[in-house]
Amino acid sequence: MNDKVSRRKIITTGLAAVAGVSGLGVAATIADRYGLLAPDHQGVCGVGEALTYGAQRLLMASHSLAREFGRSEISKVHPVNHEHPDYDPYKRLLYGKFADWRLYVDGMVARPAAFSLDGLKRMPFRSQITELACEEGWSYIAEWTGVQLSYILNLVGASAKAKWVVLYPFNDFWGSIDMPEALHPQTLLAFGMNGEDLTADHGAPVRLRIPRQLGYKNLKFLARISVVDSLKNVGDGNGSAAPEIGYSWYGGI
Ligand SMILES: Nc1nc2c(c(=O)[nH]1)N[C@H]1C(S)=C(S)[C@@H](COP(=O)(O)O)O[C@H]1N2
Ligand SMILES: [Mo]
Repeated sequence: MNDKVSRRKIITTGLAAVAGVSGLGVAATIADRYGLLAPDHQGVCGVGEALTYGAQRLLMASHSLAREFGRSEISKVHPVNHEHPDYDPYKRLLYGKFADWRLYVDGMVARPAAFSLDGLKRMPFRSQITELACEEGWSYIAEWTGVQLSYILNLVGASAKAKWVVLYPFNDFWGSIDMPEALHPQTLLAFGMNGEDLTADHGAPVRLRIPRQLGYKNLKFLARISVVDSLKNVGDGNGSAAPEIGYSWYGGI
């Protein structure tokens, strides 16, 4: 057993033991105190998910990287899950090749900003060949190009007290990620795919590409990003639209 495996075992059996002896409510209270509770825990009922998130967060110290692939491993077929929004403001921007699109960044930042697509493309970018895995059971490998979200957060001066980054697309499938995930080097605001601009159906002009989490966390058609220290008053307080359709807020792989 290597170090990581034994640590995982200690953490999960530890939290499970607390849950067993004192009830899930107490485990949730302890997890919450250490910032290990997912926003959609909904008290005792969802606490299993919350503990999965907590256990993964404790292991995050290693900053594990999602696997990257070689160019020859790029998939021939790239399925789409949810076509681009059938929404006039979006369609107008698409028609204008997103010249008038801006990515608004606000919330707990020293310098709120509105970035154009060209502006983003002029920033330092990186390309990575990773797998996008949909919770429905299919996946594909592609090359995504974009700016690290951490770079943007530095640029706008995100507060050290901030805990979450909320992402708003042009449809109602909004979501959020926590700061460790937002600052992870593989978390990109992607504008390119397989050497081309992102197509509308794959999330143009810019999508979140977060290869350590399932497909549905990889929000497409982004319009605005907001940095916050609490999700309680954002939407219904569950951290994203995903719980409404039965997916947990945390989609870690
Ligand atoms: N805004 C928005 N982002 C979204 C979705 C969506 O419906 N709306 N679908 C998600 C799901 S379930 C998956 S699996 C991936 C699929 O990405 P792709 O269509 O580029 O393959 O996008 C995710 N991002
Ligand atoms: Mo998905």
